[in-house]
Amino acid sequence: MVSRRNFFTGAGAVAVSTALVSRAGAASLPEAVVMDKASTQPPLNPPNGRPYNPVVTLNGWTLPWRMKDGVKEFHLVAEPVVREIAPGMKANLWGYNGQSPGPTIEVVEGDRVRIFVTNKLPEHTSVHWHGQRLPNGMDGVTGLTQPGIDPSKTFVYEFVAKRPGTFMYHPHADEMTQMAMGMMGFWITHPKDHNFMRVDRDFCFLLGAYDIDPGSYTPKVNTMLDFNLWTFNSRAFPGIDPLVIAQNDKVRIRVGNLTMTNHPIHMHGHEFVVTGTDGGWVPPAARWPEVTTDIAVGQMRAIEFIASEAGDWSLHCHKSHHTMNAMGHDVPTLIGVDQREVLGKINKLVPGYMVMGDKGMAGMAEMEMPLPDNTLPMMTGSGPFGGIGMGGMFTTMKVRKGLARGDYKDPGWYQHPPGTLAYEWKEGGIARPEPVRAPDAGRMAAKPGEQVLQVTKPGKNHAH
Ligand SMILES: [Cu+2]
Repeated sequence: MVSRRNFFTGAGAVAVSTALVSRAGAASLPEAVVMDKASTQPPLNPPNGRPYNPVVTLNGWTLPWRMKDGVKEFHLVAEPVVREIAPGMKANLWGYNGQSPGPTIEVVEGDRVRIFVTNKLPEHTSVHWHGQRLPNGMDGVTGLTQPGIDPSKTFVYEFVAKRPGTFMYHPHADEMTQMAMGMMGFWITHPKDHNFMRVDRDFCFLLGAYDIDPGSYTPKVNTMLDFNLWTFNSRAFPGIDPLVIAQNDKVRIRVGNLTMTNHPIHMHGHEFVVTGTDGGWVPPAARWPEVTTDIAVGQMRAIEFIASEAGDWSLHCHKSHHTMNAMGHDVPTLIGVDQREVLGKINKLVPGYMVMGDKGMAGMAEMEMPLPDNTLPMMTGSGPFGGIGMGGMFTTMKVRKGLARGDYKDPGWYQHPPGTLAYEWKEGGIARPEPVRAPDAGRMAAKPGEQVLQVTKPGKNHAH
């Protein structure tokens, strides 16, 4: 799982080591720990320092630290990484310590924290500690509070983690590029009292958006709204791990949004309350029940609920095009259009061309079509009853009776107790009704020779 590499080997690191030799404490740069897998790693139980209840980062991990004279020292390395977005597709991203998003940083309220940031990118960077109260000079805004960290240089950030809560980190340097390339990570400051708002399972993930053309590996960094990959922690369904939960556990899910649009995150089978934002904990009297919470750009939400209902429950963004993977969206709607006649003509030119979408797009979920290299089917992932018809920002919460504390292994698909599964009615009754047709449907079709008005709207209207 976690691999350690000697930071002082490799061509890019040489300049760093020589630059540091001239300074006191040069030999004391903490080791940079690297992750080579995109699967969910078990929680990191704190080996030293004050106790806390660790989080589980969905398809991610927590960065180990070194305790030095009472200070928690971390080493982040900003670098190009190859992230597996889902099995069958990889992307050239920029991230930290081998992955994008970077590792989760977990500390305790009142901890003094020192973070070494080494830049192995081809351009300067910085790290902004989103939501934290800290000295102005540690805020990581290139040009305003510090010079950029040039390639091969290491900067040190140091502050006391004053306020408990959920935070994020990301560059404040060429940020449209660097965030489009995946530079972001989660930061949790646990409360000093580790029984405060204690939960049994505490998950976190960041919402991400990428624009990667099928057949290519690098995101288009100038895209503002028209992204084609929507991710939880830079993974698209079915590559997103399930949230494995023991029945009746008290569960917290922390979600941060560093994309360029809002995401209404929707949960099935349970209602929850929003207990935390980037501004801190929500007082109990100010909470209300929800099944969807909209997470705006640059925001974080912590939601909590008792997982009382066993089953495989969906957890997804409710913008339906955010539960799809890369494919052209600029296609006409063909529902109700009889394509048989035109198919005959197309097949003379393109043998094997298939009619699509005349009854909706659900058929696409199970269709095995040849895909270009390095892309994902638009809707994919199959469940115990067939194609799920989802991609992108979608996963499941697998709530099971009797799971041991700390057991996050995928328990497989839910076994429905007798009498609790929707079923087909087969015992007769009224005849199948005629399909409904608009009263003037016939008049709307063009007759031979009749001119059909083509309306073209100006520009792209893809405001996500
Ligand atoms: Cu969304």
